[in-house]
Amino acid sequence: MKISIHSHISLFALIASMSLWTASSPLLSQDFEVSLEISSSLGSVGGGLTNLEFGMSEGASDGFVPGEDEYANPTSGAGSSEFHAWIDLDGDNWTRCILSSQESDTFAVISLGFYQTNPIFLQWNSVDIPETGNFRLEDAFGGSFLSIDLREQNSILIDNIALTTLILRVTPPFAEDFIRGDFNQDQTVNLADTVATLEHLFGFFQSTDNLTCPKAGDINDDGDLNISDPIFALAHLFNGAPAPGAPFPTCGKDTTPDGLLCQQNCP
Ligand SMILES: [Ca+2]
Ligand SMILES: [Ca+2]
Ligand SMILES: [Ca+2]
Repeated sequence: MKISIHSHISLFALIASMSLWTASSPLLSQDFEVSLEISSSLGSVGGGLTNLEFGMSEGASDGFVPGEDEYANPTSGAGSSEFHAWIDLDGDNWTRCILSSQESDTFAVISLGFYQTNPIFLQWNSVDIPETGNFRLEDAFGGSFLSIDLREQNSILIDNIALTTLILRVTPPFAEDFIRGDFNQDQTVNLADTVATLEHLFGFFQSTDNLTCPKAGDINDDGDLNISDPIFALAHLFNGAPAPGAPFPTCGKDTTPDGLLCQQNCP
């Protein structure tokens, strides 16, 4: 390492003279699909099983697309006296509903039609729920009576026939794709990233708390974001030191998993 105290001082003078950098990077969602198996099994009358699927896919339409979406049987749904379950979207009843990818929180209204007082059993496979994002099943009253993280359990029995509406609340998952060293998320690794990392670590000028991929700042890939990263970056950029490890220079995933977060896709 040949960076002298003099060059540190020059660096800070350079940083001070640069215009303030601002972070603006959208959270982008990743495709996902959640499957719920819903049954009412007490007695043969009014029993049955319905599979509901809700998801997002890039390029999907929010309207009905044959093959992508499925409507529920027209005899099911509101007004039916038998057990039924369906996704209620824009007044239509669906058993499979794939929306276009969205960045923001979204929800699916799940309607339950009880047969008399037969309880309704919902189950899903928690290991199929994406690792990032947030997936909760709630009552329609903001989760005051029922609020379940779909990653933490596999089923629930609904024996309160007043709970005819559930909300599947989804914060879309992230692909966690990034370019190592591209801390300010402009798809290029240069001095501005070093400046942004120093700002993040030491708060020179402004907060960088709104960054969605701190992991990108771990340019030496030791699983920690600290002063050794800007030093590594400067040595690479100006002193001929080796380039960062993957993913670099193209976008991709961290090949050495660690505790640093990255909540974004590449553009
Ligand atoms: Ca950058
Ligand atoms: Ca590091
Ligand atoms: Ca790593």
